[in-house]
Amino acid sequence: MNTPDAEPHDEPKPVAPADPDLKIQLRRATRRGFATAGVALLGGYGAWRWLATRPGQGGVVWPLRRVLEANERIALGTFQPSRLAPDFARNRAGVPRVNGTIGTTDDEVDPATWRLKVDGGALEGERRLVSLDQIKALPRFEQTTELKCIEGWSTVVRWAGARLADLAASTGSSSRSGRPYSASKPPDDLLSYVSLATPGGVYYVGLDMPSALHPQTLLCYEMNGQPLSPDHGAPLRLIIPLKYGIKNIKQIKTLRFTDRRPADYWAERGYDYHAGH
Ligand SMILES: Nc1nc2c(c(=O)[nH]1)N[C@H]1C(S)=C(S)[C@@H](COP(=O)(O)O)O[C@H]1N2
Ligand SMILES: [Mo]
Repeated sequence: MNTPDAEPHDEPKPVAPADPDLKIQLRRATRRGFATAGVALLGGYGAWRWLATRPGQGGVVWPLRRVLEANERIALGTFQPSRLAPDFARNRAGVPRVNGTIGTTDDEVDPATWRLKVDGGALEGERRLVSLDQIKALPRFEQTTELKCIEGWSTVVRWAGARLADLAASTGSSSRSGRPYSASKPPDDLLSYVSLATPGGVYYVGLDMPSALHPQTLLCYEMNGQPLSPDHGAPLRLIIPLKYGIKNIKQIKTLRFTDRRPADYWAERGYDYHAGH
């Protein structure tokens, strides 16, 4: 596995062994009979003690890491660019709860002066500034898709924005040589990942290139027919309906095409890097 690229983000923070599997196990245990539940819980506690004393690797104890790596192989193995998330009737759309505010602010940004910093490839380190008007000048796509949170809720929402693939096609940053991406003739030196981050790199998401170039992966500026509000990610957020909410980063400020697998906020805290569903 590649070493995560910490740039331009902060030092990765220490990780508590986030353990969704264990939680599910415990929840199931409570549904069983009283005595069995007690035994299962004791067993769970023993397993937790055992896990907690295993040497860590990148902040995740190795037995969990094995599971995460297996999940990752499955996620990569089954990803098909042609698979689409369901697109619902427009009248099914609702307002999702505001969830996750890491790296976001309530302040309105001035859309006239705001810029997305884009870099990568031949232009690595040489940032291109892209205005909201330039993003809105890219072909506009609308989709009514489910925003699915790992916490167990989901809402169908109407989104509008530009495809990340069309941004890649409009910039030389997406390939090593500086040739723009083209769907009909992809450059053979296309970079492998995209890194997205909020101002200051407080929240950050890494995507493999096939996920980034998926036709439903949008740099989104509208929700339910209105400009995005800051709490839903204004002026620009990612919508990637084949992945859980954690990957749908709000208030994007930097976008980097890169060959090093980018750091990912929730992957560093024990969640699957690809977070597909
Ligand atoms: N910058 C930032 N983006 C984020 C998060 C966050 O904490 N910070 N949380 C994520 C999670 S877990 C979810 S479920 C969705 C929720 O989007 P919403 O608030 O528009 O419903 O935002 C995602 N994007
Ligand atoms: Mo979430």
